[in-house]
Amino acid sequence: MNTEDLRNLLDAMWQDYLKINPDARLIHQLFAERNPTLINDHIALRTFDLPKVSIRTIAAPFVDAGYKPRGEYYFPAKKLFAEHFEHPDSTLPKIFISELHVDQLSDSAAEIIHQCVSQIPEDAPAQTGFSYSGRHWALSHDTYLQLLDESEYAAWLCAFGYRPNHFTLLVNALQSHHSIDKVNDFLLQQGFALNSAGGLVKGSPEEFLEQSSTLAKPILVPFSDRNAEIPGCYYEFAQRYPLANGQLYQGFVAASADRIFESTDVKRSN
Ligand code: OOG
Ligand code: NI
Repeated sequence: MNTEDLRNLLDAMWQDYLKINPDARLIHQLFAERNPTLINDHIALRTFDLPKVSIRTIAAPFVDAGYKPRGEYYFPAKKLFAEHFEHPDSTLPKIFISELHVDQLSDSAAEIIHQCVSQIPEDAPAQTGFSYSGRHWALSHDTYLQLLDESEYAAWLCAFGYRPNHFTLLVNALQSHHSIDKVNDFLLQQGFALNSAGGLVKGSPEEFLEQSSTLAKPILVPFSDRNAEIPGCYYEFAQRYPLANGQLYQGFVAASADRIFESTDVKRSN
C-alpha cells in the first residue's frame, strides 16, 4: 500500500469512528477552532488472539504500508497483549493493537468468540478495510451480557466488531492548551465525562507519557433480539515527554494503558 492509499485508509477509519462517537466530532471541532493544526498521536484497534484475526493479521495492511512493530505490552489481569506500530513518516499516527487471549476465558465464552470469528469471510481480515468493517456476525443481547460477566473487552469487541476504538489528540501540538491538566479542565468545563480510573491523568513525566480519556458514551447497538445502549468509543489525549536524547518518547506505558482500556467499561471500577 502506498502512502496515499494509507492516508485514505486512516481517513476512512476516522469517518467510521466519528459515526459511533458523537463526542469525538465535538471535541475535535473545539480544538480545531483553537489551533492551526491537530495531530493524531495514535489509533487503537482491538482483536482476538485467534490466527484468523490476531495482531499479526490485523497489522498486515499497516506493515505493508511501512509500519514497524516498536513495543510490546502485557495485561495479565485483563488477559490482553498489545503491540504498537510506528511509520517512518512521523506525521502518521502510531497504531496500537491489542488482542484477547481467548483460551484463557471459560469454555462457554471462548465458544461464543469462536462462533463470531468463524463467520468472518476467510479472505476479509487481510483486506485493507478490515479495520473498519464492523461486526461480521449476529449477536443476541443475552450473549453480550454473558460475555460482559467475564470480559468487558470481549463484550465490546463482539458488540462492535472491527473498528477503531479511539483516536488520540497529541497535547504537545496544541497551542490552545499547554498541558494535559489544562485539556482535562477544558473538557470537564465543556461537559464531557472523563475516565477517572486511577486518577484523571494516567502516567507521569518520569514515565515520559501522560494520558487521559473521555468515558465512552452509550450508543444504541442492534442485537439480534433487541436494541440496547452500550458504551461505544472514546477520545484520548496524550502528552509526551523528551527522553535523554531529546526525542519525544513514542511508546506506551502498560500500567496507564490498563486503566485507559476501562474507558469502555459498563461496570465501572471507580
Ligand atoms: C486501548 C487502551 C490503551 C493507550 O493509549 O494506552 C491505549 C483500548 O482501549 O483498546 O489506548
Ligand atoms: Ni490509546
